[in-house]
Amino acid sequence: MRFFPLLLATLALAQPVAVPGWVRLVPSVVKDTAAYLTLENRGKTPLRLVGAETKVAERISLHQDHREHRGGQVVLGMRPLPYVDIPPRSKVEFRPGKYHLMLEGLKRPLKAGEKVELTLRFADGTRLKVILPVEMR
Ligand SMILES: [Cu+2]
Repeated sequence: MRFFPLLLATLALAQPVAVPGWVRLVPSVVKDTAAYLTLENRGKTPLRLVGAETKVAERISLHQDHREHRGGQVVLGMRPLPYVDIPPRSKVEFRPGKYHLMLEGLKRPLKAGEKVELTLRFADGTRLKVILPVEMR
C-alpha cells in the first residue's frame, strides 16, 4: 500500500481548517450567545458551511451582522444565512460586524474560561470539531 500515505495527504488538504476563536460570555439570564472563529479552505474547491451543533445549546444558526440606517439612527441587527461559502485557498472570518455562529437556547450558563466544543457541518459531509474558550470581550 505505497500510495496510502499520499491518499491521506490528499484528503487532509481538502479539509477545512479552523483558526482558534472564542465564544462570548453572556449573563446567565441570556439564553443566546455568539461564537467566532476563522475558517480556512486550503483546498482547490469551495467549502460550504451549512450548520453546526454543540451540546451546550439547543441549536446553532449561521448569522450575518448588518447595520441599517433608520430615521438617522444606526440600528445593529443580524440575519440568518442558509450557508457560508469559503472559496478555495481563502479564509472567512467569523468576527463581530461580519459573521457569527449563533448558539441559541443555552442549556446552562457558560463560565469564563470554559471550553465549548462545536461540530461544524459542511455541504460535502465533512465535519470539523472545534474547541473554543468562553471569553468576556
Ligand atoms: Cu446572531
